[in-house]
Amino acid sequence: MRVKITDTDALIIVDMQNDFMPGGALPVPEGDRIVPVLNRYIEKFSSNGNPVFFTRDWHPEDHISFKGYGGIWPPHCVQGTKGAEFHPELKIPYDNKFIISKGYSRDFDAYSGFQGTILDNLLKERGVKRIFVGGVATDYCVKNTALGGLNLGYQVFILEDGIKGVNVNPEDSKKALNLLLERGAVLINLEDIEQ
Ligand code: VGL
Ligand code: ZN
Repeated sequence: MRVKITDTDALIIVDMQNDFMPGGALPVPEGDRIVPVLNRYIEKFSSNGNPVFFTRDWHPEDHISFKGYGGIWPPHCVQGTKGAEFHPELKIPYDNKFIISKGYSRDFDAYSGFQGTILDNLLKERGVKRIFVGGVATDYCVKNTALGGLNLGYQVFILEDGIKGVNVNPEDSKKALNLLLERGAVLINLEDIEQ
């Protein structure tokens, strides 16, 4: 399949933060392996003048999603810590990029980059119609960001070669992708993109 990038397209890179990488507090297996391919997507979109959005988990230290505070996860991506920083090799463009923090209030979690953020406003303001979603985790924040986009009427492409899952249960990522495809999302790979 060939997909030509147009001026109503945006790239959304989900949660490529140290704590989600091997060695981090809530590691996604091989999460770091997708950094080079994501950098190539970023380069393609950015050099074409398209906006690139980076979501990040940005939790207070007593966040509701943490074990001991009512949640299931080890503490991760605490605001201002090294673990919350983006992977050091992720190439964040200087221009036309946006950092979207989510899950920043103690009593609310957000698996979707649209939840409690201005992501939809920023996209609409720019006339974005199609979003291209990659990052981690396939079965949590990628899934929910993509679903959020579909519910808001965006056409959604999932970067098949630019996602990794946690798989608390072994089939979780596969199930997430099947659900997204059922809802109308389309899988693409780097070589499908034409500038
Ligand atoms: C995520 C679990 C907890 C994610 C965030 O980015 O997919 N997963 N918080
Ligand atoms: Zn989280």
